[in-house]
Amino acid sequence: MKLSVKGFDIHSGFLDGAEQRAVLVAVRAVVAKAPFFRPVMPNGALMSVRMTAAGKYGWVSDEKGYRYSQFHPAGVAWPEIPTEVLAIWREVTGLERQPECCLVNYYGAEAKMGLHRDRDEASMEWPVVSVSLGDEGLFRMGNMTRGGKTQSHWLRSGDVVVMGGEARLAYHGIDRIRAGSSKLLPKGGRLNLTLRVVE
Ligand code: MD3
Ligand code: FE
Repeated sequence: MKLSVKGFDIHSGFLDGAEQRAVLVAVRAVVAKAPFFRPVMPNGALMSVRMTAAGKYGWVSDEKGYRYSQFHPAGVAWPEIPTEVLAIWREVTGLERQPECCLVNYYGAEAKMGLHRDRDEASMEWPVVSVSLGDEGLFRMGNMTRGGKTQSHWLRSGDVVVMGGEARLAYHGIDRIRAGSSKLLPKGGRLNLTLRVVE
């Protein structure tokens, strides 16, 4: 574990190959019901990351801004969060409380996510759990306010990260992916699942 921000906990190689493939099968079923879309940022630009979600809430963005919604942009409810994914949350957090959102991000070779904070949830007391699948992604962690020193870490397929405490409110993003670094996804790219308590 290289990053030293309090509350940031990396479980490197948490999922073995068979477990990664099982989660992937479950994610594909989610994507079949709730296809990926590219959110439009409030400035009008399309995000490079493709997104969808499972659970009671998904995260959407349009001319009205960013928000959680009970509906996919096509107007349908989100599929349920796969049991394999809920099991990961339970194992790494030990919480009885279950997440209401499993955001699914897909990074193609050129995709990235700028530094931002996750603060659309009603309470910041709950951790966020992230599961990486496929190509490696260069994760960057900043501070509670914009600016200052940042720390970078390559997230690999099967890594699970828990952000709680101070880390929960820190700026973070994905600078780039390393295309072709994993054989998990036949078409390449990186999938990231983030589990959150929303209400
Ligand atoms: C640190 N996703 O969806 S996951 C996001 O890899 C997001 O797709 C990135 O940032 C991705 O909002 C990073 C790791 C992560 C997720 C949530 C956090 C790190 C976090 C919340 C607070 C601090
Ligand atoms: Fe985030």
